Formats: sequence, C-alpha cells, structure tokens
Amino acid sequence: MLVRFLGFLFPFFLVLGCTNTQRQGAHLAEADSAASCAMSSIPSRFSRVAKSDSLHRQTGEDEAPMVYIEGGTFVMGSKNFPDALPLHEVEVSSFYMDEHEVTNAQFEMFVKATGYITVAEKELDPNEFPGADPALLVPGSAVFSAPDNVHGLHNHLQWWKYVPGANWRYPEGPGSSIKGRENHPVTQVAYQDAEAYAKWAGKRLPTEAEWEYAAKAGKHTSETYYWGDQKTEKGKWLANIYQGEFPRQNTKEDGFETTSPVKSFPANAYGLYDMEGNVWEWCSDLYTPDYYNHSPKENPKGPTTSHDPQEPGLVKRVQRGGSFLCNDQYCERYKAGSRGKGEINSPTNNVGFRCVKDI
Ligand SMILES: [Ca+2]
Ligand SMILES: [Ca+2]
Repeated sequence: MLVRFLGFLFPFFLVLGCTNTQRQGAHLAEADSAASCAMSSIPSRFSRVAKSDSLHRQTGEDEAPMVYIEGGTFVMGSKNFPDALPLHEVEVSSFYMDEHEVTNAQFEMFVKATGYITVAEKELDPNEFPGADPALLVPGSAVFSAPDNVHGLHNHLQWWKYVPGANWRYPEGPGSSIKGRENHPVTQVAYQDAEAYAKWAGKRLPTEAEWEYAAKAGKHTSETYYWGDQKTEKGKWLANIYQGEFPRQNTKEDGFETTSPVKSFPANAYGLYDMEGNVWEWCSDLYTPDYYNHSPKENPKGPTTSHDPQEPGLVKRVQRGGSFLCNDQYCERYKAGSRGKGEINSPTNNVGFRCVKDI
C-alpha cells in the first residue's frame, strides 16, 4: 500500500524510467502501465460448473465468453526487448481464455455479488506514511492527464496525477463515470483486485506464457506486431494505441482517446480481442528481467520473487499487451513478445485484465 502514494507525497522518491505506470504516483514508473489479500472474505465460485455450449466455447460465472486455446509449443520472447530475451521454446497446456478484457459491467456484477472493495477505494493508514500531510492520505488512484508542456519523456509524473476519488467506478476521478462505458474494460484495478475477480468467476489470471501464446495465435513468428509487420491495414488501425505527439496531443486516429469498447478492433486468429492495446492486462507471473534465461520449458509460471533493477524493492507482476497510451515515442511494449510490469498495488486508468480457466 505504501507504494501507491510515495511519489506524490515525496517526489524525491521518484524513480525515473519507463514502462508501466505504477500506481499511486509513487512509482508511476516507466511507460504506462501500475497487497495483502483480502480474498478470504470472497465466496469462491470455483467449484461451480461453468455453462458450456461446445468444446470450443465456454461461459464463466461472469458470463464472459471464453475461447478454447489448444495447447502447443511456440517461441516465446522478442529480439527487440532485452528483458524478453533469449527467444526460447515454451510448451503450454490447453486452456480457456476470455475473448475480451473484463468489462466494467462484469466487474460491477462481481462487486454486487461480493461487496468487494478495491485497493483504490480503501482508506490509507497514516502509520504507513509518517510525516505525510494527512489531508493527502485519501483513497484515490493514478490518472493520465495530458500536460500542456513536457520536458523530456523521463519524468512520468508530468502526465500521471494522483487523483483522490479515482477508482474503477470513477476511472478519471470524481465527475467521471462508467455510465455509458459498461462495455469498456474495467480499469483502476490492482493485482489483488484482478485476482479476486478471477477467483469469484471460477477462473484465474493467465501466466505470461499463456498470454503470449494466445496473442501470437499460432501465426506469429518474428513479426513486429501480433498481427504482422504493418502498423495499419488499408489505412485502418488494428489496435487502440496512441497516435500523435505523446503525451500532449493525441490525434485519436484509431478513434479513441482512452479506452474503447471491447471488441472494437479485429480479433486475432484465436478469436481474442484487444490482446494488444486498449488496456494492459495483469498476468500472474512475478517480474524479473532475466527470467527467460532459466525459465522451464513446460508451463512456466514466473520466478518466485520479483526484482526490477529500475525500481528495486517493489513487488511487480507482469502486465501484457500495452494500452491506449502506447506509441513508438514512449512505450513500445504493445509490440509482439514484449513485456510490461506493474507494482501490484498501483492501479491506473490504463490497466485491466482478462481471465483464463483450466480445462
Ligand atoms: Ca487510441
Ligand atoms: Ca489489452
């Protein structure tokens, strides 16, 4: 919990870098992506039998359509990103995966059923922030805010703001709403929030290997993007990312400034939508930059501890696929095989998730 506010309250703690924003300002580190578990109070529906209409489709307790992903072997990683090397062969078992990111409507169903309160909604303990102005210790979360001017792209606090009252119901803070955005991906969820949802739905979060295997969809070999080498197809954008001059001027050529309704862009060969772009997606693996040097070939599940040299001491999990803030100037990690990472208690308005289920 400490991490979420550190950077805003004590800017000198700021660690500059770039990849995924981590929550609460503190270490809204890197590019654009962000616990103790309170899951014991959540009634698990794991044991309930999900409705299925065929071998290839299944609907979970959250009524989200899932796609059957037949297991197999693929080459994991990317030669374009140091922490995604070496390229290595990985074998994953068959599983089901949500065809789209978990939506606001689905998350609301979960909250209504369980009374769950997300990390961003919880009160902060002043004992964890000695010396901080109590007036600043209020629930909230990090929100992207386009600045008028920017001095380089190293200090992400130029465009990430800690907004009291921002949470999944109010993604950009008080005055914003999910009304009319029921079909958009839920955001402002910390890792434990996503994990709690998955448990309720009788599912789990994907491993990084499962996520990449599904995104590559048996088609990808060494293309730049999950869909190929060209950024657009016949002039049309194939994912909700960022066009224009980041972070000041989003030209919205793909039609969306922030999140888009799920399934607004073409599905991949496995029938999965928005694997790249729209919102980052939490994976269950802890993050280390060198994991691929020693990961097992069969169903790798990540290292036992996390370590990010850019922000040592923070617990980070992998996030995948990039978001509506990704672009070639700043965060290229929407590209095929690349890895994102986020501090587990640092939700933002560009991080969400989708679930998988074992066969
Ligand atoms: Ca966009
Ligand atoms: Ca996505």
